[in-house]
Amino acid sequence: MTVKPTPQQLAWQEAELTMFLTFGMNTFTNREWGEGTEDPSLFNPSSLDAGQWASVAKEAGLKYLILVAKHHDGLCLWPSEFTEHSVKASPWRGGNGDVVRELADACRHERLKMGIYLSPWDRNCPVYGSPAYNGHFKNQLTELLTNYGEIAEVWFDGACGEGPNGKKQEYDFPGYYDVIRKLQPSALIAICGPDIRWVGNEDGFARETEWSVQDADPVYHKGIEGKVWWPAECDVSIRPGWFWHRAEDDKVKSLDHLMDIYFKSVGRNSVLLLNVPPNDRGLISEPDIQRLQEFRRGLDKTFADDLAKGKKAHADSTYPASRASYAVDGKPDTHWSPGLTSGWLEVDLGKPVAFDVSMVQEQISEGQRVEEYRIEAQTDQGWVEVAKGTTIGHKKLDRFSPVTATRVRLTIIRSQAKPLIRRLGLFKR
Ligand code: FUL
Repeated sequence: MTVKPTPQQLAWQEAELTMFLTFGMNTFTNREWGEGTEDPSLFNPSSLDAGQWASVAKEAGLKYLILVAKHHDGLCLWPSEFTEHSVKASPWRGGNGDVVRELADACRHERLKMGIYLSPWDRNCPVYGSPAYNGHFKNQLTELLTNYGEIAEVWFDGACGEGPNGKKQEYDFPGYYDVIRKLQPSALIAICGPDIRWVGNEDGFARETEWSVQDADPVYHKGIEGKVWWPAECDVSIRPGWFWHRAEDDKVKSLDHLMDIYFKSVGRNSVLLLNVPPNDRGLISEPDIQRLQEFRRGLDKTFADDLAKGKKAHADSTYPASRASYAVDGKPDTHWSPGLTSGWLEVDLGKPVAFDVSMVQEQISEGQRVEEYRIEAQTDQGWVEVAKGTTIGHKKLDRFSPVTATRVRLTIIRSQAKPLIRRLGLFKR
């Protein structure tokens, strides 16, 4: 049976760009990993404004916001009933603040999806390293998944160190998933979870060959045999660290670097989770905002004009309701298919046109199929190959030196089943 995404996985993949908000005790102690012994009174942002976070995200086109509700140091950014180590014990908003609530309200206002990162590793919790901790963790999950409206993604970090008593915890992941499925059946469970896979690095780069269809993992897909839809997410910080550090205000990644990340994440069948850490005032800093605005403008400029759109197309073979022109009609729900596991599609650009980026998309609502493809352009020197690759999936972007051509041909060389090509696009950077 073909392995396909759930509607939630599909919506998340379509979103393409998402934001991580790493914030907490370490923002105030200038660290990356806290010890769990920090005094909660150190948490005191002077002007926290989740509305600013959400509007910055919205403007940049980042559609899911994932807040670090508790990092490894254990400080809860919501007033949890199950610990004193939370914002309740801080001077912020007189001990009556709730960062999770403020972000949930802001996301609702901006119509953005909200997710939470809840670190299983907790260096503060006294029962960490015993079975009681799993109950405690489920209680915290229950609070977060009950009190704040829709939560679209729950992010479980793989880090598992020692707690305050020197013991490590055996995490009851299946038990955690039960709580999530019961309280928020539409939430995606990411990283140490069955719905979204960690890409394997923190650079923002997916692999050239990136399958969303994977072997079931014995822990994260317990009880499931065979293949599952488990797409990759690329998490990377806009700065060197995950947390904000004043000394990194001038180390925000360059526009070129962010564009390269985009091509190697979204452009390699993955979703980008870009970390933009609020500062010790509780605001996203100016250099990050400026860079995000440049990033948005860079993406809009590159992808505004699809030079293949609406052009004449024909193919060596088609399949009922899968005409060649459907790959260039600009509609997300139509596709070209040769009906066989290989075939080619040719687009007549009508006149010599210069381009240096190609975009190919499969109709992944029906699964991921293509194993090898090639793109050629008819220049005044004859046909030249401009790109070739393996997997396509939701979106494959290739960059090459500019060519001027009158025709372009996409060849599907190998595919596991008849390929459904939703789009062939051409752009000039
Ligand atoms: C890692 C953590 O240890 C980092 O601090 C950060 O939160 C990153 C996203 O995941 O495992």
